[in-house]
Amino acid sequence: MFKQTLWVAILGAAFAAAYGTAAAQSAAKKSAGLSPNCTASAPVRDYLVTVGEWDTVPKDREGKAVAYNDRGFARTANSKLERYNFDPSVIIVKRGDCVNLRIHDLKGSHHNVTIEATEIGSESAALIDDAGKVTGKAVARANPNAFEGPEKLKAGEFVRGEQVMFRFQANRPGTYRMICEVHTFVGPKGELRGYDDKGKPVQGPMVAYITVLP
Ligand SMILES: [Cu+2]
Repeated sequence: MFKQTLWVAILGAAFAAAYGTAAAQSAAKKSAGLSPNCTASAPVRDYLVTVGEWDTVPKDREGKAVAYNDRGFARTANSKLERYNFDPSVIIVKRGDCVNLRIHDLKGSHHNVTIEATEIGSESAALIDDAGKVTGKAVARANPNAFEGPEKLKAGEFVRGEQVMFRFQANRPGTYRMICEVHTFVGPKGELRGYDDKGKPVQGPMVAYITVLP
């Protein structure tokens, strides 16, 4: 038993030396696939994405609101079944493209955008008006909406009526998940859920997929 444990320890150390720790690996991954800086010759592609919402209050055949089940969670009558979405939710680009993503919050008090395993997202992204002029940045700040949402916004969050824009160069083929962390619960295996680990609905998961072709 001791020998086995020793071998596991030796193999583990050798693996860590060869490939680095999990934290170092994820840090290395962060800048690899999508990069925040575009080379001057990269073709520029603009994508417009709106944030929408699907919702319903399930009713019986007579039109009376009833209790129901949503993905394993019991909901009482008149509970709103809802989730937010990106539209379009599939974006396909080519390797080397310089991608401008312009995201407009139409529904929902506030959102953020982060592309997993990269450093790309709305954190500190430019807030732009309809003509594309920069009006500010989506940094941590007081909520400019008097009518809804939290008093303070975290870095990367933007509110209904605001439009953020950020850019990246697609360096590596693959499919990247773009998620709103306000409306997505990420489980221990990286699975995206609509309920947090206490069973509270988070109106999601709110996700889009960016595919980079070779
Ligand atoms: Cu959201």
